[in-house]
Amino acid sequence: MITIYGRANSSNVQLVMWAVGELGLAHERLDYGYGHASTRSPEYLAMNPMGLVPVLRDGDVLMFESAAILRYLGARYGDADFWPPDPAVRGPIDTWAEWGKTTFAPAVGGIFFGTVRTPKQRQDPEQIASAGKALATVARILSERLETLAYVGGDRFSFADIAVGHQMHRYFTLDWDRPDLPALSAYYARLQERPAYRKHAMVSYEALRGID
Ligand SMILES: N[C@@H](CCC(=O)N[C@@H](CS)C(=O)NCC(=O)O)C(=O)O
Repeated sequence: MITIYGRANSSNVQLVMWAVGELGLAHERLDYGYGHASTRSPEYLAMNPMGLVPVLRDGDVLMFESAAILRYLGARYGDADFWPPDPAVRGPIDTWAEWGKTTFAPAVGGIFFGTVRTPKQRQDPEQIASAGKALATVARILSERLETLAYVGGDRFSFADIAVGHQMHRYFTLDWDRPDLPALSAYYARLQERPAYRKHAMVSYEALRGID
């Protein structure tokens, strides 16, 4: 039985939970982090010295860092579509997984922090506009790729779609000057056909409003 420590409205927890759901793994999720059990206790810090969610325990395997957890789950439990065994096939797909976590997610984060986490009276229209410009730039890059591919790695759903797509609900529901990118909208619709996506990655962030 896999245990995931982390609140459901954390995007990094959503990334891990969506993977667990896609892979059909028996699991329990325990509510830790903002508004829930403390991640500052000695017991929690012994699992993750950063005091952040998520943490995953799978038997003797204990991990933090959601992207590392995603790759661990893919390598251990994924089929050849989800986690291609050939490094020459997986490498280029992993490029997009890395891009999702290190480029796309922080760009969505700029809007998320500017318009949701920052209390209304302290929101900065200039910061939001500049974050919007940065997000639109990377969204266009992704959308261009998705004009010819159904999924970020090619014609099959893979771990890279989780690394990129776990931010798509926020991308499409946050209040910002979103560019009209039909290929990206079609991708979001495609993700919503997946039960594990709907269950784990389309989670309300209302409880996080104004708590920066
Ligand atoms: N690089 C880490 C970042 C983890 C992270 O920043 N987690 C946030 C939630 S998304 C957190 O723990 N926030 C504090 C809290 O919930 O108490 C990862 O990908 O797992």
